[in-house]
Amino acid sequence: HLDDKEFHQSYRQSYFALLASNFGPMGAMVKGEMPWNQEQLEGFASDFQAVTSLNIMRGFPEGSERGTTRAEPAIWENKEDFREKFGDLKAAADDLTAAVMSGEKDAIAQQVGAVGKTCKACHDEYKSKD
Ligand code: ASC
Repeated sequence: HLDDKEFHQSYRQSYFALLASNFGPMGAMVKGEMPWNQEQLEGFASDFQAVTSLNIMRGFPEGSERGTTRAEPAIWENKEDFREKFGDLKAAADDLTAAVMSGEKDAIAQQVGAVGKTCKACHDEYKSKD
């Protein structure tokens, strides 16, 4: 049985794990660290996009807290900003799917970079280093 705090922590960690599991291989492909595979890319991009359409704020309600995660308390103090930055990620994920569907490698690489910037923008303020 999970109490509420454990549920919220588990929910958001699962969410970010799915983002990383889908984004990691796309990053590796555009960096040449993994063989380019258009079919796989389409799967990663569409799953990544699908995850970003789920409401991340379900993992960060009032009364939830950092727990054993690296979520900075600043998230709860700046919820609107956090939500907006997540919106930037979602917009970039939508554009990434479009780029992947085009099959144009340069556009895909550029858009993977753009998504990575939106990950980092949030991590800088809201993900603790330790
Ligand atoms: C990843 C991953 C992140 C982002 C970030 C991009 O693959 O797990 O959190 O890319 O490093 O700046």
